[in-house]
Amino acid sequence: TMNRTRVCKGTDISELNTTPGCAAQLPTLKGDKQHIVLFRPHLRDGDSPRPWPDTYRDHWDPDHVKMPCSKENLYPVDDGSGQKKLRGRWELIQETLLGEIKSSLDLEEAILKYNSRYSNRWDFRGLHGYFTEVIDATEAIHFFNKTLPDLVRLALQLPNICTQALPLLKKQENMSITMSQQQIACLLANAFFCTFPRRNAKQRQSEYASYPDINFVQLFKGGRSGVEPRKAEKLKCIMNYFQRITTEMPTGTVTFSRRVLHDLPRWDKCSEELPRIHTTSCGTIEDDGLGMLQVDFANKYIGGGVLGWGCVQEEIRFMICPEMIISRLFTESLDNNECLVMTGCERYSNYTGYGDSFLWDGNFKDNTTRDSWGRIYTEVVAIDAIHFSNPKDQFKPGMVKRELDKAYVGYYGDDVLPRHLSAIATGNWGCGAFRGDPRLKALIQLMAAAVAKRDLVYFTFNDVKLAEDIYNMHEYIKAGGLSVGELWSAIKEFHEHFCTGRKKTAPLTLYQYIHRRYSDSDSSTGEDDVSTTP
Ligand code: AR6
Repeated sequence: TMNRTRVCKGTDISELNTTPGCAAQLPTLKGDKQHIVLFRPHLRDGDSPRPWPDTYRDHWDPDHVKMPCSKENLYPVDDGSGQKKLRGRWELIQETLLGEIKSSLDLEEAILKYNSRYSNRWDFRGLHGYFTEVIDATEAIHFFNKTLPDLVRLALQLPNICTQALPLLKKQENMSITMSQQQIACLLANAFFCTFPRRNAKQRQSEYASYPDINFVQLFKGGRSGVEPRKAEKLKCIMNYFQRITTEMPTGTVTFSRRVLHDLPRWDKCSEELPRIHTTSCGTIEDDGLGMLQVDFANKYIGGGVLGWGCVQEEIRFMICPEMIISRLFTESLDNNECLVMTGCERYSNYTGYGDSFLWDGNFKDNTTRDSWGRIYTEVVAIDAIHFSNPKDQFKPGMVKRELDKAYVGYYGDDVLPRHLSAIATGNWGCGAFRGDPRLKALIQLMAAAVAKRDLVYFTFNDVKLAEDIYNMHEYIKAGGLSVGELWSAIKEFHEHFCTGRKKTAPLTLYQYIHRRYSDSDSSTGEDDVSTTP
């Protein structure tokens, strides 16, 4: 027997659509009611685009991010005589951050000045451990002498860099935000200093309960013995990003689009056949999905545990491309018919390992070219799978439909002609932390891709057998000419026959069932043919 360590099968990647080659020409960049552009859309080469409007315009209301620099942002402070009095919080933030910050202890003290409500609750041992145990003294000194003052300056430029309150990307509303990388950097500097108001309360009824966390306080939290290894590596990613942008500010732009679809396919009626596939046991979505629609195996709270303990596909992606983290500021949790598309986020770091073995592996120079709006040609779509604690549940028709719909929303290409749609770069979506079955999910993703008219590249993350199985199933389905609707029925029947009993696992796998079901009918037709053929 052959011991194969890598398997690549199906259509060659070079034959599939990738950007920039396949991209349709973009219209001129122009904001409208459903697309807020935070800068003047005249890109001047080599400079950050100029913020729009010219002077700060606030919106302290339920449709916008409550900005740290808003006049409405008030905070109770002791007036010296034991009385509490409301004070402009932005002034307090400025005053505090412009003071001496020469160590992580000073930084903690500063952050707690304008977050005094949390002075007994927030824990900065992770941050302290990072500066005392993880990096060496000269690096720490460099950070407090150079990078930190630069970050303070950047954060405090907020009303001059982000000259309007950002819109919230709310549930069931199609809405996009295009902003400059400089604006993102400024917002992330504010997140680092934990300046965003109303974002720390943890109660279920709190104003932003349906939004992810954005202030970085979770990242600073300690573990059993000071800094947790995962957090240390995450901090290295973040610090590398801050080091990079304070040394040379990137001048491009990024778009975040929340997409909602109301008309979802009738899966039982879909007559499309599966698209082309390439399966490979080696490579990753971010390294090898160049120019494709790259899938983020997301949490419905975008970014999942990126600022906390989580360290799997989504969190790692957000750590090497920290601009993605800013989506957490304005993206409400995703419903079943929604996704978030992030176009133009740059990659800043390399990494090795995964989960507990995750390590920052130095700086990464992203040479991807840019489109006419100034965005790097990297398109990532966040789709959240369902977490299955009982493996049989995922075969229920309602669940299959939910995952088909979700994948379809993610792969949907608006009104773009299929020849302009890039192939999808995906893999074991929903099959790690969320415990789904990769063979079922591969089929679901292929069905959704078929209706969305896109080819698909499937990275099995070193699983040689899986790369072969998916490829063989795809060949079998193509050879039999089975449509998406027929596959839908096959999965439904598989569930009825094999997943409704008490047994924990089915006696047949889905792929065995599909094989048998159509092979049997093939051979019976074959026999009929024999009997009627003279
Ligand atoms: N490229 C290709 N495949 C990968 C990569 C990669 N870079 N990284 C991992 N895989 P998981 P989920 C494969 O567990 O189950 C996060 O906390 C690998 O086989 O990240 O959808 C989110 O915020 C891995 O086991 O995705 C959600 O809360 C599999 O993809 C939750 O996890 C699944 O990766 C989502 O969990």
